[in-house]
Amino acid sequence: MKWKGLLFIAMLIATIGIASAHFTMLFPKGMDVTPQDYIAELGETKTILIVWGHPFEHILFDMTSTPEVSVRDPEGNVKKLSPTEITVEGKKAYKVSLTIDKLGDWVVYAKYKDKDEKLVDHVKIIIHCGEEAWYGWDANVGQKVEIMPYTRPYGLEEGFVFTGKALFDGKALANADVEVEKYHTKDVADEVVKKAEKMFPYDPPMMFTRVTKTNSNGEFAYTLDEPGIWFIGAYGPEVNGFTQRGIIIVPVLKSFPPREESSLELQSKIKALEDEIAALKTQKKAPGFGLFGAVVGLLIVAHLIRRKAK
Ligand SMILES: [Cu+2]
Repeated sequence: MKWKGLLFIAMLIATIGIASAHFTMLFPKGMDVTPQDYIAELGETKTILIVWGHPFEHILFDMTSTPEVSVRDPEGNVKKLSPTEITVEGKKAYKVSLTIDKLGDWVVYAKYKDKDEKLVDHVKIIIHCGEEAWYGWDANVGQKVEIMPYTRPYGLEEGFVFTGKALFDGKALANADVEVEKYHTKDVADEVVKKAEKMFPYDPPMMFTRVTKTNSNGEFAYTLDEPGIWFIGAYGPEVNGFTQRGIIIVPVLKSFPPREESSLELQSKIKALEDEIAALKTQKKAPGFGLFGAVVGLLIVAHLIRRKAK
């Protein structure tokens, strides 16, 4: 009985240990957010969800305070937004709304203080509107810890390198930890987490939260190797017992031009080979090299497709 209790506690600790970093998430749609949701049409009203939790594992927690949210329009005008308390997947969260009525880039930024984690997040997203209206994305909005993107944070594809500079009180944040984590919808999260726990049982979270560092000038680089919504958070020092962190959320598109085209070509080749095999099978006589060749060809094409899919 006693050892069973201890085992339970040990298992509980192990379970708690499997956790990636908390992040404040700003999603300009719902929890089924896609990179396209960070693009707006002129006149469109965006409702932005503000939730708190683990993006990679899709675990949410109650927010312990109301975030302060502002928006900077492409001309540099700043306006405060009023968050409304809502419930998302049973947890306390917030939302704000704004209308995108000018072409260019809109920076929506929030400050969120979490009492449990003793953390203050200074998070920002960029909403882009309009053809070649590429101005505003690199604006400094004066956050306590702020990530200044060097790489324009839209029109990025999987496999692109994102670079930026972290600032604390406007000065280079040198030698700081930068955590990089991709968001998953619930169904994908459960599957990927299970896979990581199986393949890397000694340390699954090393696959959830990637870490890089800033150099002496506060700069960092990281390859965003999958399409989706990425969180990049730079850790600044503590202020009044609360760690200050700057986050930029970066949407990454699927590879362009789409890979499906070449894969379709290979699929039609497979079909042709399959037809050939079927034709040879219907012939009563021994198929000889014809069938053998077709099978080998099929195997080669299947192998190529598998490699393409990776
Ligand atoms: Cu966490």
